[in-house]
Amino acid sequence: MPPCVTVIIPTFRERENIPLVLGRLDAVLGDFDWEVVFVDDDSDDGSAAVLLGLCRELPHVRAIRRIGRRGLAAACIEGMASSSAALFAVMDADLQHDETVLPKMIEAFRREPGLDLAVGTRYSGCGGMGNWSKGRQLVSRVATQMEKLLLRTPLSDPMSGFFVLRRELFEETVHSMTGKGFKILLDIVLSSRRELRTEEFPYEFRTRCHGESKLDVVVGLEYLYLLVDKTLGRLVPVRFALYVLAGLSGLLLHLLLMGVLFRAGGLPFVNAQIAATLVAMISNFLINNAVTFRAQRLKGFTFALGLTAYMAICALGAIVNVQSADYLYDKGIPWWFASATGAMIGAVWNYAVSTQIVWTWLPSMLSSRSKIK
Ligand SMILES: Nc1nc2c(ncn2[C@@H]2O[C@H](COP(=O)(O)OP(=O)(O)OP(=O)(O)O)[C@@H](O)[C@H]2O)c(=O)[nH]1
Ligand SMILES: [Mg+2]
Repeated sequence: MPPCVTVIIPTFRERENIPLVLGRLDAVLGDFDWEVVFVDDDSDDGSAAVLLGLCRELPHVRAIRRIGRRGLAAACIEGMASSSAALFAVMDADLQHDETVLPKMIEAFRREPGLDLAVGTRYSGCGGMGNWSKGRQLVSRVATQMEKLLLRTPLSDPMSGFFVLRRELFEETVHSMTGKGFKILLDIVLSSRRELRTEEFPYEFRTRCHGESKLDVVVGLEYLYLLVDKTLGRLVPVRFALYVLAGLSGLLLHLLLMGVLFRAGGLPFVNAQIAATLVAMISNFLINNAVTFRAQRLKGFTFALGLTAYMAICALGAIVNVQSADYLYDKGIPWWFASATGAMIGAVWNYAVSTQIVWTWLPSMLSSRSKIK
């Protein structure tokens, strides 16, 4: 029988805190069918030995040791993916979260079958920031306000690292999460396409017991990435925005080459337009393969095949591009406008067809062939 609740605790250099947090969970979760998974990023402080000892002794304790990887959110995702429970609870190892609230959060799912998320909050009811330094309180409040301004989640404490969610919500959102940084709750909420039923549970934040905070500039930057990704993603698909940016860089390169070849070099307009189009085409392929379609990035033989297919697809787009640019230039339209319009028309064709053929159909056809072998 799978446990009803898996408590996921991401750890990095928390050797002293691990047995303490486990003792606290044992004290409050006795009545539930539960297990705990510590997801440790190969801490160099002896955490692995402590975890191994606990796992050998106690059947409700598991540990995942991630080698060569870092990240709180990614660690939590891995912990959830390793579990067959119906509910996942996430909390820190450093005893800052009040575990005595956890049973109430779990009970809420029994009481309310449609509940998606139970969130521990420091910013409503009798919740509070405890003895956190003024500086840390300010950072947390500014980050919370930024989220409120840009994304407006219905939570009073969207930065909370203390929450319980239903498995179904994890399954619905896991492929859309950024999986970066500390803000796993925000990542889940912003990756959901429906309105979530949530309930908040105020608690007083405590000071860290042992060890040091892992919050640093990189974590701050990862938080900004999450906000931008999710804000932009609500207006236009991120992939399309990236494709347009890659296209704009190709357009700049194209115009630069036109300036050099046609204006300065004295090459006939059509010849210069052909050369600039070819170079911009290759540059666009490289950027899109590395950035826009990085999840389906083509490598080795598939890369060569993809580039060939891309060039063939773009050749048709290039003919339309050159013809329209030449037509406009003949009509007395300024060279730069005629050239840019031709390139734009070609770009729309390239996006539509290459997305389908080069980065969707080609990789899936080659991978299914290699499976058949
Ligand atoms: N697996 C894993 N866990 C991490 C990583 N970074 C932090 N953690 C854990 O995530 C939890 C929260 O990290 P903290 O450093 O306490 O961050 P915080 O609570 O937001 O900040 P403070 O209030 O300053 O402590 C702790 O249990 C850490 O051990 C990481 O890269 N990988
Ligand atoms: Mg902490």
